[in-house]
Amino acid sequence: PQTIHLKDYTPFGYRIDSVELTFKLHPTATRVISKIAFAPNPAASDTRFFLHGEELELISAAIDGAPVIPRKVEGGIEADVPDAPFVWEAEVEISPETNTALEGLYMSNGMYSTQCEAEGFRKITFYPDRPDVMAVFTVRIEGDQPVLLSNGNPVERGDGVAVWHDPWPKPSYLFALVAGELINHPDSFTTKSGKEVELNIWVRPGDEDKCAFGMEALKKSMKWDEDTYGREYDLDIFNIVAVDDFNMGAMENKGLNIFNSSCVLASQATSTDANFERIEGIIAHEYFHNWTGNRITCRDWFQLCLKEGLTVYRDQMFSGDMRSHAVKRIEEVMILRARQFREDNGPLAHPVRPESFVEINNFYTATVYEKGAEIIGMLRRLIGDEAYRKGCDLYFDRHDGEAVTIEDWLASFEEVTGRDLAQFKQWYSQAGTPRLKMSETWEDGALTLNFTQTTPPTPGQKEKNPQVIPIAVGLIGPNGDEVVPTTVLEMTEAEQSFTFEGLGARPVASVLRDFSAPVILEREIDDATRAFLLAHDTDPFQTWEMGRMLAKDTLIAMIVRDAAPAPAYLDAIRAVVTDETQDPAFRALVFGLPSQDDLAQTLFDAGITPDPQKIYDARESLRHTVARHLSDALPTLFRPTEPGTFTPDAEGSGRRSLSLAALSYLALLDGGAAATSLFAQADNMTEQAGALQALLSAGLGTSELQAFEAQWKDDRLVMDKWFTMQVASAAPDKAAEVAEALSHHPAFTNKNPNRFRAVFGALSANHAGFHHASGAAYKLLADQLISLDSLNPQITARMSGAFETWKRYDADRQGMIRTELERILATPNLSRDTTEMVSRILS
Ligand code: B3K
Ligand code: ZN
Repeated sequence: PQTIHLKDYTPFGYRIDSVELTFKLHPTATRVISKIAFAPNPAASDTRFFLHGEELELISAAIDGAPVIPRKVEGGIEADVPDAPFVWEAEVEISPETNTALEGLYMSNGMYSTQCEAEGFRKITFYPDRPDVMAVFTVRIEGDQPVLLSNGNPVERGDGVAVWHDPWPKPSYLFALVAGELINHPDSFTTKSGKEVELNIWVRPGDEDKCAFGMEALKKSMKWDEDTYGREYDLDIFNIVAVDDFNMGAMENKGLNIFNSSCVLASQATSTDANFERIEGIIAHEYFHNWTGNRITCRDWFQLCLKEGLTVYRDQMFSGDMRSHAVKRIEEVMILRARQFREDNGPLAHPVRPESFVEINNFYTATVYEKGAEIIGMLRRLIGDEAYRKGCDLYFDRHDGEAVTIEDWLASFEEVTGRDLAQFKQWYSQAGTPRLKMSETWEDGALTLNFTQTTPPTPGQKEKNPQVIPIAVGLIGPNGDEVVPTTVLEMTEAEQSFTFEGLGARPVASVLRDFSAPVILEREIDDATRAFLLAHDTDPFQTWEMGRMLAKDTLIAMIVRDAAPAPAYLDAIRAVVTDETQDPAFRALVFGLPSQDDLAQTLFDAGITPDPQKIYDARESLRHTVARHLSDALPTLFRPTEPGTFTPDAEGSGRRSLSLAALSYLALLDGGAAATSLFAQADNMTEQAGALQALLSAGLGTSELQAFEAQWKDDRLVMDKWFTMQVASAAPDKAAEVAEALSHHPAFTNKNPNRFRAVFGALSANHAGFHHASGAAYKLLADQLISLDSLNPQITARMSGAFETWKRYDADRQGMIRTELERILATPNLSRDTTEMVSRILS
């Protein structure tokens, strides 16, 4: 397979004045007729007329009305064209029903759907399928489905036909088409300039009672983008469609967002609080793309973070405004560390703006998305809120309707601030997580914080330069009062010191408040100082972080030295968890223990080969100790929701998360009594599933599991939870067996990504089970990936990431994993997606 390089970018030789597409829908023989007005692009030097095309059967082609036979070349076709504007016409045939890759036009439960990002449009018709070619589309759909949708505004609707026109120029990856028997949940929104927009959420019959929450989230998002970024919606209609078979969460196609049904359908009975929160965030994310991604898009796929990092940052701020910034920030950091730091630490590490790729779908990563969002947050912290908003305004003004680069984005901020962002830009090009070491000196009322930064080598990048690191610091006096409020120190050198003068008594420094930069802070700090900050810091992230460090140290000592759980930790969490003056959601977060994967990485970083079974045992033992230590408090902390009072907001969800955290400890003490009764009574999925989870993780719940299946066997999304919970809570020596058995369950299918992930995503997330010494889980996952690859390369490639941490473990495990990876790689006709991923993991 061919490697594409950022440095090789050249513009396409032609611009497009208009695109007209006609679809004659048929499950196995859909005809797509295209009429495209091209004109030479004066800004381009390469005049080769090449159109991408994959898995297309060409029926006919013409240039300016004269039939032509284009030359077949790798990945598409070529033709000789006039040196003046001309019209290209083609008719192709495609087969949506046999398209199991879920890319291009495909069928899901009898409905037609598309997924074009990143390079799926070339499976629909011949086209310059690259984001820098933007055009105005008119789409005619002929089919007997009652609902026929595409991008833009509806212009014509008749029997078996619909025509849509999208006035905004867009790249092909934002094209969408949906056809099926769908029901809408309608509403409307009046924009700030008084324009009435029709809103619809389209679902399969039976799901119409699960749309209200998503619709509210959409309206809140539209209002928020007006209020916060001054961005107004720009079409007469905005459609969202729920699709069961979908590779990712959702897709921001212009005016027609397509969602994995798990990311839009919500109801009290079937969705957990976490589902509600995620749905609200994803609806916002896709809506926000209308400006950051659609009106202004990426010049090439290397610039993916331009739209994704920024849009994640925007959805994070939205969720913080809707819920709690403090809780949201802690959750973001947990996800960043679990996924992005893990990626940055292994063979798949890559810059936020990669320099080369084989298959771009492999770069929709935590680094591009989450680290990309952290970069925007750092930029804003460095330049301030006002300059941030001004820079955004300038960017929107200047580049509307264009396909641009990270350089264009940063130039807007350089212009409004007069700052040189050249060094800052390295956040986009340098892979790896910087290690920030800190020491302190105290002399004559002055506290000096000394920092050094280093970034470890990553694949293809041995040497690293110092980055610009915004370090948010506050100082707390010995009596617990804040003596210096949050100040942002701007570190730019490899070694740098910052002094606070005129201090009466030696304060305690609170460093990296709000997690102001995506770095690993290494700081000599004793348990007493941690406990002090846990009690007195005004920064909620730091408070949580101190609790987390205490928990981690305790667990590490238990793993390495067979130590007993530290009293400092037990007392500290008791104080926070029982503190009724604090937000329950925050207390629940402090209650949680670090994950096994996090502990494995921490051990590895300390030069100790992690033993997954030992990690599991220590964590289980600590769970029991915490349960006993808090046995008097647990019954009061466990407070089920009064039947009939459920609300999916931050307040209700926070209360339930604390209550359920307490329940999972309680289940270790009361033989499952409290959980069993909650399971029977709960009128909402959060508590029904939470109770079942508590039972399973206490080694109980067999009959509840059966009852749950009987109750929910007809609900796909709830059944995904049923599959996941069993694999996730299986004991280390049983995990592979449980997953294997579930893969033979009549409701299992590897054609549905949600179901496949429910079982095998859960298997790789069950740390001790996945890494069990028998190697059974490695082999099982490899078998599954090998058989999935020919059906769905994208999901296969993504799930092969389960092996990315293999070099942490002992020689036996490494040997077993290597064998499986090599076996996958040796599979005949392995997809480009999986070949690239597995080769990178092995290298
Ligand atoms: N832009 C899409 C992701 C497309 C993934 C293609 N493999 C969803 C999103 O980030 O909003
Ligand atoms: Zn996105």
